[in-house]
Amino acid sequence: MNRRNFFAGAATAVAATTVSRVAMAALPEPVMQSSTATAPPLAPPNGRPYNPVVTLNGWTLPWRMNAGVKEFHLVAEPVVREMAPGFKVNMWGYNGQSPGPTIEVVEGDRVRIYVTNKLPEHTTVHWHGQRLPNGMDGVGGITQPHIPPGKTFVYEFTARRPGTFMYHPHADEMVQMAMGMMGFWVTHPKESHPLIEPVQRDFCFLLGSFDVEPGSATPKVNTMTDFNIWSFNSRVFPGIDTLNVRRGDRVRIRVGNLTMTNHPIHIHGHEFEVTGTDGGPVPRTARWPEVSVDVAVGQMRQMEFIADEEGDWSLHCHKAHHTMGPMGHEVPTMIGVDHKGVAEKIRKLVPDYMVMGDKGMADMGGMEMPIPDNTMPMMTGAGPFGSAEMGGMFTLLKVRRDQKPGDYKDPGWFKHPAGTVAREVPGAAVPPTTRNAPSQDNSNNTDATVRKPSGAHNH
Ligand SMILES: [Cu+2]
Repeated sequence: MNRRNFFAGAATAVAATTVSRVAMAALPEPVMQSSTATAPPLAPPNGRPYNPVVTLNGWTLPWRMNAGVKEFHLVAEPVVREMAPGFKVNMWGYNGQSPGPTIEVVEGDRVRIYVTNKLPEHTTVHWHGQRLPNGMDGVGGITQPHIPPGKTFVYEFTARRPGTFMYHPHADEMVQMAMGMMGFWVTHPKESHPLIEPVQRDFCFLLGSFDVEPGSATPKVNTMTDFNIWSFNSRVFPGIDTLNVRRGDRVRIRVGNLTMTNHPIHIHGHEFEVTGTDGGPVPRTARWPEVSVDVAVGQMRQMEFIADEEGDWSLHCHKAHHTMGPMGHEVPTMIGVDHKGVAEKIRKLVPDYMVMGDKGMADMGGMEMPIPDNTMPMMTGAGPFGSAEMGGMFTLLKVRRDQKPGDYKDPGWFKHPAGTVAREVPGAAVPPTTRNAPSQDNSNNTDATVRKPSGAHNH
């Protein structure tokens, strides 16, 4: 009897306590992660060699080689994810974190993944984008029975095509994905591939959205569109690590979208090409230069470019409200309204009352506003020149000439060469606003007549 058949039989025939003891003895030890730091790339200790990816504020799951099969063990469980310093959210994830660990294999690898369910409800794992036997597709009720709480199921298939993939439950999806259950999967090519360039830096992250009421710690799971936390790998700016590269590196950034809306991902200072999707490598004739790429719901995109401009380059979603932290959408627009003194009067009655500034909202970035415990300011993040006024899907691509090959450490803020920073023009007064229209006397010049519609014309 092979191991898989043993499990299938054991789960139904043997008492639960016996099963778990026997089964656990045969399972690869689950590896857990408690840190939210970006783990260094995991060099493959065995199997075919490859150039590993770096998961932003995440990590790659180690495997056990068992008679030529790569065995992984995922544990679906409640976790606490620190989304930004001091802001902790109760999520569901895998092996201690949301998102779960990245799974890295090589084209042609035989892969066996044990999934233990420690959630309070059943789950499954769907291997998004993979070619596999239908019964391994992880759709609860359709291709397999759900994995009940406390049970372990096993998936097994061959990673048939190289590329960028993800995994997530296909069981009570709205709730489980709203709680943060998702993970990245990369299948590296087994030999040089005509459409897959070797790169020096290979980053990956998943786009996430959560609805966490300020002051609370658990996402609202029935939110359909009105999310207030926008994340890269369940982290928000300034909690997202930077992408640190050496000048001249060829860089690949893989992004997958498991939110309920699209995200135009934008990179400053460089043009990139989309070299692949979850459907595979893009033919060269179908690539064109971009500085933003829209990642639709359920899609994945691979951006590639040569990082040849030194500096701290923004990398963010171009939907402006996705680079902000939680805010009340009921805040009225007050630009141009003189409400001096009004807020103070109201604050005597409602202590934390605040209104949008009469010059815009930038004031809020620097302001120390009273906020509830366990949330984050709407606009935050200190840069070398002041507040970055950001809060969600935003980080930096840091390109440095002296970053060592293979070194992913944050080099700190860019030191701009003298004379290369936008600066104030001293002594230049703002000229008065003038209009070019010739002056004329309009007092007797009526060019519009307003007629009130009469009842007869009302039809
Ligand atoms: Cu977005």
